[in-house]
Amino acid sequence: MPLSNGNLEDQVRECAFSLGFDLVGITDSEPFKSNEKAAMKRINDGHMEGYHWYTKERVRKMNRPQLLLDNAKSVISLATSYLTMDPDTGTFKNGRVARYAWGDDYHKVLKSKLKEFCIKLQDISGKDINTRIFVDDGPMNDRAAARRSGVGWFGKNTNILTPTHGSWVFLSQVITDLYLKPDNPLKKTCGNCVKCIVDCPTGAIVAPYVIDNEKCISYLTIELRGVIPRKLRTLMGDWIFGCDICQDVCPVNKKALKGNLGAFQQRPGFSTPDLVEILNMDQAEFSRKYKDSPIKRTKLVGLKRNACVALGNNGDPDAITALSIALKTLESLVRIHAAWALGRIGGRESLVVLKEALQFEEDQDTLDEIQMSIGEIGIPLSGEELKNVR
Ligand code: B12
Ligand code: SF4
Ligand code: SF4
Repeated sequence: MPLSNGNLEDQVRECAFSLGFDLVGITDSEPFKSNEKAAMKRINDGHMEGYHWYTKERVRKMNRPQLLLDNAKSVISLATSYLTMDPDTGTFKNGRVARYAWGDDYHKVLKSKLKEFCIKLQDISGKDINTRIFVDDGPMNDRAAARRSGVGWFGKNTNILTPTHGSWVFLSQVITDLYLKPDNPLKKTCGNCVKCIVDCPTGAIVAPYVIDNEKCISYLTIELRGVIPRKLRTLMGDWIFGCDICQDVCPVNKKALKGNLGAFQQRPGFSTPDLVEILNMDQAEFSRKYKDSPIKRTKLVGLKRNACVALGNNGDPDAITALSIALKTLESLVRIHAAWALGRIGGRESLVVLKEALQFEEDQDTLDEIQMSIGEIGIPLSGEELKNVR
């Protein structure tokens, strides 16, 4: 049954707010032509390297809602804030996790809300309608829909900035064959600001609105499965899952309202986890701790790799024991980064551990990394110390 109060679009908005979405916009189902063009150029310029699924065919699909649902008429774009408390104060023993991963997995939380929303949408419209939902992982350009529906504007760091909640929002969509009157895009821009471009530590924002995927810490810590390129490791600081620098420095985010959803509140200790604890963690503990958390995406081996990089950058000498155990017992991916971390921490104790590892290491890439780290420490061992190297 159609609800009686307000026009259809207002009822749709009210329904979304009642379910906990913070912003709602509507756009038509026409292709996102300029976004498709920009994404094709991004591929041609080699800035989407490392993402094998990000093909030209995928780009075409994700920018054409009519290919995603038969007879699609409207796209409802929804934004949900994940801004909660300040991060815990960490020391050089801690790593940092991007805000979006402090709470429950947003895919799960938002998909269940979107399903509820679609059921209510059917009631509001008073007829049988078809819908298809998207949150991040489907073939849909989430940001393009948010921009055209007036939910926010493109920041130069490529994130969608909303007037009320800044860029600290998850984006999701419902495509439907129900006609709804579209909203207008916002007329806002970043103006002359270039703060995010200047402050990105790896230079990943290679031009306004263009990220080079392979330089972005978010990609390196979450999506990359293999070895992190040596020259980028020192630039990654203590980020072990994602990166928030280009959002933390953004002036629009200084005024952002906080979100209300309990699911996105920080799980205890998630913003700045202890790095040695991660290095010592076993699979059972990882599965328990990161159940229904976005962090499980790295898998235990990836999180340990990232923890090694952060330990190397933090230069914590108390981590040498944990790193030396990692160098003896863990997968080669972790061993490579543990050897690098020991080289960064430096000193005689690290050198002894590295020289010792040369005696038993069989993997050539790890051996190369150990040699490079020994070279970087660059201090000779005394005869006595060499004797202690078993
Ligand atoms: C691939 C991907 C990544 C990759 C690539 C990042 C990137 N910039 O695309 C990596 C792993 C690096 C990444 C990182 C992050 N991601 Co991500 N990611 C995606 C994903 C799956 C696809 C995005 C995509 O198509 N990128 C390809 C390029 C071509 O698109 P684009 O960068 O958005 O560029 C557009 C603009 O540049 C615009 N454009 C081009 N020229 C011009 C010129 C002008 C003048 C204007 C106005 C616009 C404009 O057109 C381009 C095409 O649409 C989306 C989910 C989805 N299905 O859409 C989430 C998504 C974009 N990610 C998200 C988040 C939260 C993040 C992180 C903040 C996580 C973190 N804290 O670590 C970081 C932010 C890094 C950054 N600065 O972008 C959110 C963004 C929310 C928001 N407010 O915008 C999304 C929408 C997921 C979601 N559903 O909430 N991500
Ligand atoms: S997420 Fe970090 S590395 Fe990536 S563009 Fe933003 S500041 Fe740069
Ligand atoms: S830091 Fe400045 S340029 Fe970057 S997204 Fe924010 S307002 Fe735009």
